[in-house]
Amino acid sequence: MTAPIGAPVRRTEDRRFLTGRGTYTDDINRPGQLHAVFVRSPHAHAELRGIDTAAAKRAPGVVAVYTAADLAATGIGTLPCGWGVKSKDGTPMAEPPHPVLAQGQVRHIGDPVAVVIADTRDHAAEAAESVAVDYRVLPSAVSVEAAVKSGAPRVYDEVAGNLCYDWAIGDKAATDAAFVKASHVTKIDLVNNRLVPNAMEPRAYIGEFERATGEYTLYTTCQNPHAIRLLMGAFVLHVPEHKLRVVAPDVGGGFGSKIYHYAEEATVTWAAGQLGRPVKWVAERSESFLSDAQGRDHVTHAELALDKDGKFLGLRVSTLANLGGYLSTFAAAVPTYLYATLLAGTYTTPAIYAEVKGVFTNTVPVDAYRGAGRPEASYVLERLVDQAARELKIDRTELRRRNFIPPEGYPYQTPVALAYDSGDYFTTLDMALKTIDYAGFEQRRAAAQRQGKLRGLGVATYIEACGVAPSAVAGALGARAGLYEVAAVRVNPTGSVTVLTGCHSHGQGHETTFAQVVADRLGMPVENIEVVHGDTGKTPFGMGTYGSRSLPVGGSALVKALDKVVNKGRKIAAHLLEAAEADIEFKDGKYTVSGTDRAKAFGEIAFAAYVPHNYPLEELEPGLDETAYYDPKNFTFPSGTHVCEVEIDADTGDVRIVNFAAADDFGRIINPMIVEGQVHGGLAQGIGQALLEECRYDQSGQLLTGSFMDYCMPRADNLPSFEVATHGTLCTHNPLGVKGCGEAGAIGAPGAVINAVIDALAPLGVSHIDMPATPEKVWRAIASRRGQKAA
Ligand code: MCN
Repeated sequence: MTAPIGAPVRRTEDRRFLTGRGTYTDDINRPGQLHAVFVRSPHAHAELRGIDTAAAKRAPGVVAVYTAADLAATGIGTLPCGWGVKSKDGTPMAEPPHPVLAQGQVRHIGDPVAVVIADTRDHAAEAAESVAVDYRVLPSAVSVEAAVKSGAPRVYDEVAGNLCYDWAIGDKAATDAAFVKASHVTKIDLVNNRLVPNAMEPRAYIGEFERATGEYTLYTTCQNPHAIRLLMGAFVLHVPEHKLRVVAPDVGGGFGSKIYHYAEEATVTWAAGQLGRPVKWVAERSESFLSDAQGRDHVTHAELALDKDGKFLGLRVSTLANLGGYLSTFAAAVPTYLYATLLAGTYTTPAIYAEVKGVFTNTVPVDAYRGAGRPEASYVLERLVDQAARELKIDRTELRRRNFIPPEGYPYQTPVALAYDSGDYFTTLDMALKTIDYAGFEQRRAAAQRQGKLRGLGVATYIEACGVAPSAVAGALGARAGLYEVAAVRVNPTGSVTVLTGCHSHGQGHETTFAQVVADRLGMPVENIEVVHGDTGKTPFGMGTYGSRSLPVGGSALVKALDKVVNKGRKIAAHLLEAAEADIEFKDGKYTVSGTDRAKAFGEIAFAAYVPHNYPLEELEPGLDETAYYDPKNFTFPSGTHVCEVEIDADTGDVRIVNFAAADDFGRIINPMIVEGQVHGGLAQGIGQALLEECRYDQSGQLLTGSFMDYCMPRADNLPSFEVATHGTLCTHNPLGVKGCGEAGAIGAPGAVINAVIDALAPLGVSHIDMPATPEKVWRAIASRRGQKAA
């Protein structure tokens, strides 16, 4: 069956996943393989006075024990940061070295200090216990507020005030002037809670070295094998790319946490070279809590200026962003270019000024996590708008409508750099309100009250920027990588197709949706198409998957490559059909001479390309194999409205989501079933952030939420049955008209949920609660208002 764009084609990859036949890194075992276990710091901040590895080296099965000194002896570099940010005075951000194994000091709990390599994992783990590390514990800077105080302990001696950068965007003078003429100002202080990504598959790596050829291979649970090869090869191991292959096989989720180049990847690859044997490392879940980059962690003060009619005049935002103990690969970009540039949201606010201080602390490094900066921006804005509506006694949906960018207002240049190409916020708002029955809400609230329950409804609109682009602009803003994508379309002699993409699917279903794009263009069944990704030895140099870029950027590269294939096929068809090229049409998998029934099927053309017996060899090379690179002109801007209805048990503070409606604009949709699944997953994560999840450290930097016993992941019974719908306005600058959908749920949901909780508590006089709105926090808020003593 030909699967056109827009059909809910079942996921090709699910055949192997649902039958337990996926191949994850831990399923791979190489001959002669050794196992690595890392010795990790039990302190958040300490001087490393000595590491005694003698006993560990003598332990059963141990082959080697390495520390930073061993790496240094072979000239190993430090882990690079992929984005440089400049402070508002033009100075480059503080970029202290990020050693592969800790050098001189440890800077967060779990910082790797040594690695033990043994014949079995158990032997390595036992020996790791006997590595004796002499730590001199130092005072820690843990929260951002504490870290920026004068006299705070320094994470790096050379970084004053723990300030990585002090960055700003927007016109300060114009924004201040807007506040002067405002008739009302709404102010808010809020926290964007720190999250632990927790992909289903923990990180796992195998490094391998072939002495005969001098070639290294790294098998890794990552989202972007080419970027890892470039970063690790060029900056850390100093191995040229042609001698380094990076394979990311099936990957069980990443949500951003597997974009970055991690110390453990470099260590196992380097150790394999030292030992001439493969070295495998698989994280324990508790190790993931200590060593996977974490997400969010902002403290923000924001102010919205409005005129007497409720029109937004200006927005002022000041944010402290926690970067953790080291700069992770894209950490610097997340609270700046992916956060503050989104503060215009869906509104026409004419003047915006945002300041962001990126702050080092003695905590696990922070980097992009599903949404990366955009959930934080949307949350700040939507909380402010709701609060302004309450203060001004204007219906919250009416206040939003008064300030929406109108459908005829595109392209729309925001005061914070971005230029939106398309959108229709009125329609998605109306759709979501209709689905949830906004008009009937007050009745439902009254009915709940009669049952002794508090009911609330929360609205959040959002806009996000997907597919960071174009490369030149990103480069000017500090990106140290290109942000194009590539696709190679290899037509096989009998007409089946292999697509090689630089994107990486780790749950998003590219093997299906990319095949749908090919099927639609070439007029063939999806079954005839194979999508290959995740192996630098097979695919051309691409940038991987994050920032909901794969379809808008990778899919566009694919369309370009398909166009080249179709055009070459047209030349071959013209020759075979003895017609002018201009007279050949391609439709439904057939080349036809216009106005006649003379035709050649696509498969016949492919065969002629590889068996060129009757072929225009003088003008055309044999073969049907095309590659295209696509560097977008702009981001894509998905948007929408999420509406959440909650019911709160006032005696226990328990918040139950009774209904959740999402109406999203993803442009043209390739596979509505996959898109719905993506939205569901994102909503679960957004709801998790709003109600359940919080990564907490104590004052000394000990992780208090280091396991699933203490870190509350959302479970099925925390989630309602979602009502999701889409309304697409086409992206104007990519050939498919698509916008990304992979993060939207996580961006809209936190604001909708917390606005609903506050709406439920507002009759008691509660106007603020920070995420996560746990039963305890909600109960305390209720109790304090009721004058009860919160025990
Ligand atoms: N799609 C579509 N029509 C659209 C938009 C997208 O059919 N208009 C399809 C795409 O073809 C693709 C899927 O939806 O199959 C997601 O596409 P896209 O929005 O381009 O996002 P990416 O493929 O680039 O995925 C990245 C995004 C991000 S940034 C995170 S974080 C995330 C997410 O995807 N991590 C995930 N979804 C995840 N899903 C799973 N299962 N696991 C993760 O780690």
